[in-house]
Amino acid sequence: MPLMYGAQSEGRRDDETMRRFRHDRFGQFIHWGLYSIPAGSWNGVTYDYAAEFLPQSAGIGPARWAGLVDDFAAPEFDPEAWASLAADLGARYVTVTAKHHDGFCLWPSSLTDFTVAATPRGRDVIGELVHAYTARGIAVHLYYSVLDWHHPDWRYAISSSQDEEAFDRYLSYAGEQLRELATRYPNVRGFWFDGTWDESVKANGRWSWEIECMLKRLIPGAIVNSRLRADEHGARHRDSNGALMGDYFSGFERRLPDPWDRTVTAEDWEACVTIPQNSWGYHAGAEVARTHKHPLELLEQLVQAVSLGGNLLLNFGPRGDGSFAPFEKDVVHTLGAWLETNGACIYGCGPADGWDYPGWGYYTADAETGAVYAVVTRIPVSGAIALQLPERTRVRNATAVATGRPVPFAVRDDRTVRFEVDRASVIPLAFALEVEQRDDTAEQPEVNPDLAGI
Ligand code: 1KN
Repeated sequence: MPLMYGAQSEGRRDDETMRRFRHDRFGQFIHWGLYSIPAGSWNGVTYDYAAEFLPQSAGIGPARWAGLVDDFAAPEFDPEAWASLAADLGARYVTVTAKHHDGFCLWPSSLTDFTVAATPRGRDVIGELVHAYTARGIAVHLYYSVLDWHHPDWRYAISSSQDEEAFDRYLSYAGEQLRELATRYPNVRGFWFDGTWDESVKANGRWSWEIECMLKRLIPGAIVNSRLRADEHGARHRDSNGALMGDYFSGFERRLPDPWDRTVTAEDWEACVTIPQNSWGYHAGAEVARTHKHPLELLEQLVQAVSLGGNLLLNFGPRGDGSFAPFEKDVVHTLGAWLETNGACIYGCGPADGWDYPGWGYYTADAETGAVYAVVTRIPVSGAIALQLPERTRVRNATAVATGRPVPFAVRDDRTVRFEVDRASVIPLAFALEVEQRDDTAEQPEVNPDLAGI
């Protein structure tokens, strides 16, 4: 069907900025705001739900919540230290909450007083971070919540002409804030939209279309996630014809596609995940701390995403004072150290065509060099890793990615090679395979004479 406000382009974007984004594969998400101060507790009560949802969990109205502005002193906030942490993590881009659902702005927006400018910290957190990350070659994307619990004109649904007028004012406010962000920080690479699921927003597909146009006009090449978009029929992420809106699919939140689901490789996508089970903002509660993932689980999620042609955006929630909790530093060091030596199977890589999900881990491939990577995340008790080759291929050579040393392997049959792995190996254990096409014309299996002529 003809659409006015559906997808703005067909198929994958293949310009330089988008290729870079795809190549990066690993980003750091930052959720930092007023919610980082109470960190999940209010008046002595701890709420195990996501810390950034505390106003809802504890029933705190916007006026009381805004009182936290006076507590935002962030004495430990050091943009250079944040940028160096992102670099140590091996993240190639960072997505920072400019405004979350509570409406508080980490830049001194001229459209509201509810910003960092009103806090004891003052100044411009977004500007300082954009500067520090960019100086380290780390691209910046800005998170912007359309949902806004602070703005009086926000509506969840439109049920009267007053609602409609109010919400129109709200949408111009949000639009002006986005214009402001794109104008103040012209070297950001993209925008990450959230809080777009309510009926009010879905009924304004045209607004989302116009925002996408405006951002791309102000910042040529800007990358926008699919969550911004709705079409004129209220279809989200994908328009009423099924075409992806925005530049990549951003619907995988705290979950990844199944490792054998190759259908997702048809689009660019990014999954975002938390270290605790469910809190994006810093949560100091013991119950939430008990849900922290093991760094290996996070590494596995990264490898899994890359094997399916996606990016992983791993969330960090700095504390209210601007420092990172020890468990997050631990994640930085474990993932960073692994990526430092094994990054070849992640950066610039994507799915390995013809290599089926093997169970013991994942395959990735570097389309540029042709290398196929076997990334082992679970070593079987036998220590034997069997690789099922695509048809008419042969493994010519195998090396350990971390050391570059050759690794012996046994050719079992036409389609199978086998590695013997030391069960005490550091995992994930990544092998680089040099794969060549086999000329099969000479070695067609003989026809079974018993079957010939049937
Ligand atoms: C289940 O409802 C929600 C609503 C908002 C789940 C998550 C979110 C927000 N999206 C994440 C990226 C965070 O920003 C979280 O607060």
